[in-house]
Parts: sequence; structure tokens; C-alpha cells
Amino acid sequence: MITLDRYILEGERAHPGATGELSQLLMRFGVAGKRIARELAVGGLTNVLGAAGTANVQGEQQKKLDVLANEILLETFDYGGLVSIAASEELEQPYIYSRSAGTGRYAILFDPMDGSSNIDVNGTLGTIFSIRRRLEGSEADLLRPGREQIAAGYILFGPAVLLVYTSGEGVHLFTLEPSIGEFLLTLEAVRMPRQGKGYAVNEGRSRGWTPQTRAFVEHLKEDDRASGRPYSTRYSGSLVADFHRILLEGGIYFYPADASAGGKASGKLRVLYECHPLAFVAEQA
Ligand code: FDP
Repeated sequence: MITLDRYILEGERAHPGATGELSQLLMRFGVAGKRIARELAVGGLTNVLGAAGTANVQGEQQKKLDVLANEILLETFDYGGLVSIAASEELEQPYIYSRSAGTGRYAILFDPMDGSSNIDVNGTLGTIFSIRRRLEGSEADLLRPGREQIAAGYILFGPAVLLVYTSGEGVHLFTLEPSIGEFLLTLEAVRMPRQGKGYAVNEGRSRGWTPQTRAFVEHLKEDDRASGRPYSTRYSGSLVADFHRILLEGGIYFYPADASAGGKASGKLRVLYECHPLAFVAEQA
């Protein structure tokens, strides 16, 4: 049985100069994941489902669990002096950890509850995270290019709770064993198949897409055995869930620019909280 902590600590030994701080940081995401999983498991019983009655900076209605997951994550890094600054999809301003603002070596970014339309229907959800170095100790550290990430990953809350991460040496997958409360190594050095059989996109919004995007989707639906078409639609409303399928089975996820009324003119995914971390995982796999 290889627990997440053991795996990370043993990996650290391969880097003699390591301070162990990145290891602690990654393990803390595991702790936050367990706490969020617990809230999701009893959400229908503890009155934390439904709308919070507030909107986030993107103008989206927040669910109570968006807010709760955000609080859990912020609190998780509020001790130990590891993190100086955090940015969250649910916060308008960066969060400065006052006790470690000048000393914490890391800046973190997260989407606390991705796929939040799934909260009230017991659907799959995720938490996405990205870890960067603190350079200047200011907001600028959060806005650096994606290739400067030192680790990234996600926690998937489905029939099982999974933690998937990379620190630039492959992608590793852990499953929460609820009876002992530990994430156990399930797949090491995951490889994403070069080609898949499914595509994930909200096709209900296709009227707002460019003709090229519409043509691409039609192309995926054509019959052509040699190139593996037609593809099947697999869209869950949770990027983490769809991405995870693609990590294991191959395929395509996209959220294209949507020019229709109420659509997102530059697509919906947030580069810092969603695209950078998942791109790092995809590249490593
Ligand atoms: P969310 O509902 O939490 O905002 O982050 C964007 C995202 O989730 C993705 O997880 C998901 O794939 C997509 O939006 C769903 O958006 P649509 O309801 O517009 O399809």
C-alpha cells in the first residue's frame, strides 16, 4: 500500500537538495480534498446544497459548496508558512497569507469546485490546483506563464475520490480509501492515449460558434473508420470529469468562443485556474 504521503516523501529523496516544502504542499491538497469530499458526501443532509445568493467576479452565481470549498482550501494553507499568496476562481482579489506573505516560497491558484452545476444533482465535481514559486511576493507571481508551474493537478469527486498530480515527472493517480482515510497510489506515470473516441463540448451552444468550430464538430461525427470516426459525445458539465476520461481514454474537450446571446465571447475556461494546470497534466501524460 503506497499512500500519497509516502509516494511524495519517497519521491523527494530522489532530489537531495529538496527542502520538503513542496512535498508538504502537495500533501496538504490531499487533506483539503478529504475535507471537501466529506462536505460533498453529506451535503444533502447538512443543508449546504443550493445557491449561496452571491456572485463571483466572473458574474456567476455561487453555490454554497463553491464558497465552502474555497474556505477549506484557503484555511488549509493558513499555517506552516508555505504559501505567501493564493488566487481562487471564487475570489475577486488575491488572498495574502499575512503570517507568511514575505517568507512562504509558493504561490497557489485553485478552482475550488469545478463543474458546480453538478453540485445539486450528485454529479461529478473537481478541485483544480496549480503551484508556482513566489518571486516578487505580489499579484504578479500569479500571472506568470503556465510553463513556470512547478506542480499542478486535481481532485475528482465521483464514485471514488481521486487525486491526480504532476510535479513535472509524470502524472500519478491516487484513490481515496475511505475506511482508512488515505489516498493510495493507483496508477503511476499515466500515459494519455494519442487518440480517443469521444469529444466533450456543450453542443447546445453551437449556434454561437464560428463556422469552423461547427464544421470541426460535424467532422468528428462523420463516418470514417480509418480515423476512428464518428466520435461519441461525452459531456458531463464538469471539466475535471471530462478531462479525466480523456486522460485515461483519449479524446477532446473544448469550450469554444460563443458569440450568441448570453454566451462567453472568449470561451468559458479560465486560463489560470483551469487551462494552465490541466495543460501541465496533459503534457506530462
Ligand atoms: P462551471 O460550471 O463550474 O463553471 O469551469 C467551467 C465549467 O464549470 C466546466 O467545468 C464545465 O465543463 C463548463 O463550465 C460547463 O459550462 P456549460 O454549463 O456552459 O456547459
